[in-house]
Amino acid sequence: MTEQSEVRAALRAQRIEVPSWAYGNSGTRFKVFAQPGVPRTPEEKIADAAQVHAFTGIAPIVSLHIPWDRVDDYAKLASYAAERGVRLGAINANVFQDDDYRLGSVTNPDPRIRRKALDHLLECVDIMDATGSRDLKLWFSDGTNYPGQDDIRARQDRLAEALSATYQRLGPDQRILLEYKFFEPAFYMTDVPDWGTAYAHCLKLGEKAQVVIDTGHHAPGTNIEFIVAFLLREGRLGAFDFNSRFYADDDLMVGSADPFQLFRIMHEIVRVDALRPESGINFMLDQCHNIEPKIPAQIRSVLNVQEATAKALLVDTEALTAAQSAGDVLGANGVLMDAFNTDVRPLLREVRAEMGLDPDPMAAYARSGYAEKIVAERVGGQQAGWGA
Ligand code: PSV
Ligand code: MN
Ligand code: MN
Repeated sequence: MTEQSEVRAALRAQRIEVPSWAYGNSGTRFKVFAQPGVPRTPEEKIADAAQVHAFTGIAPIVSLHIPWDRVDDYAKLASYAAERGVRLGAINANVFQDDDYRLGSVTNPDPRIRRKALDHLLECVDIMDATGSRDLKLWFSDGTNYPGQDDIRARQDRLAEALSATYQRLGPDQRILLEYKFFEPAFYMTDVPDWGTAYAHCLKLGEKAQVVIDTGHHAPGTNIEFIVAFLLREGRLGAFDFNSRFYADDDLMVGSADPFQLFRIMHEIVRVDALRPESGINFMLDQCHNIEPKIPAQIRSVLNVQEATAKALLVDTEALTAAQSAGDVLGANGVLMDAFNTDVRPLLREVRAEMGLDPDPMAAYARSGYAEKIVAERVGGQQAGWGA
């Protein structure tokens, strides 16, 4: 059993990265519900993200999405973030919101459009140089809607070519994080549909290419913790995009639909001591809050990951290994369930007090007056870029 002091130290050291786009207005293709007080600029998104860190103490990094967060001076944006107690994290490329990408971006049959997409990826690395970001997160909406529409194999060749050109441009401490998604917006065939495809491309590229698991990007019933365990074993798990789903890529709050799945994922992480920031795994959120207030929703999400992590840290590993070795099926399962069924909220309140935080971040944020302040100050909030 891990010592209580080690559990507390691990919880204090945990780091979660929040997405800039969670704070803007978002919705579905049916309706974007505008909320009062949402950010109008990348700076205001960062200011909101800083609130999430101020009340949770474990979310000091903010991912950017380009061009949603385009500014003239990225080094200045990084300083702005630092002044608010956070730093800029992964740069998310966007080659999916341009008329030119109707038939794909880096896999498009037209070399001119492929070049345009690649130029954007390279521009994102320039931005990383200015912000000091380590991670370039790549998700491609590329695919086809109809059998015969394009050559599946040729598209893989084009993808590999663009990835390789981007990889060559990386600095020594920079990485590509390649994200997969099993469908949408392409419906017949997606060019990076699963972890196996992402993993194969990463293997060819080299050690600075790692796979991102977006928890919302799988078919129902997929055993995500298996993918976590496998990629960890191969040293190719680069990051998570955490969120929850019921039906498709719902982007709901992590841990809200299936907290047990989140616990099982965090158990695989904790089991091999990969929670520590030095492990290189970037624990990001990728969520949109269409109907709920955004800053509290981000705070709740961070707390959900923290609770699942605390439970995973409480697994009695010695008892688990003993039961597994003895072939004690029910005993082994019971050890995991005991940890999952533990109420970790009192422990987490104590950990927060140790960190000089309010033990109840949701209530503390509500009392802070920040929500009222931004509603009064901001008029004409910006759309997240999603669900237009
Ligand atoms: C695609 O569905 C995705 O998960 C990618 O990470 C995008 O960058 C993100 O959503 C945009 O919200
Ligand atoms: Mn994602
Ligand atoms: Mn997604």
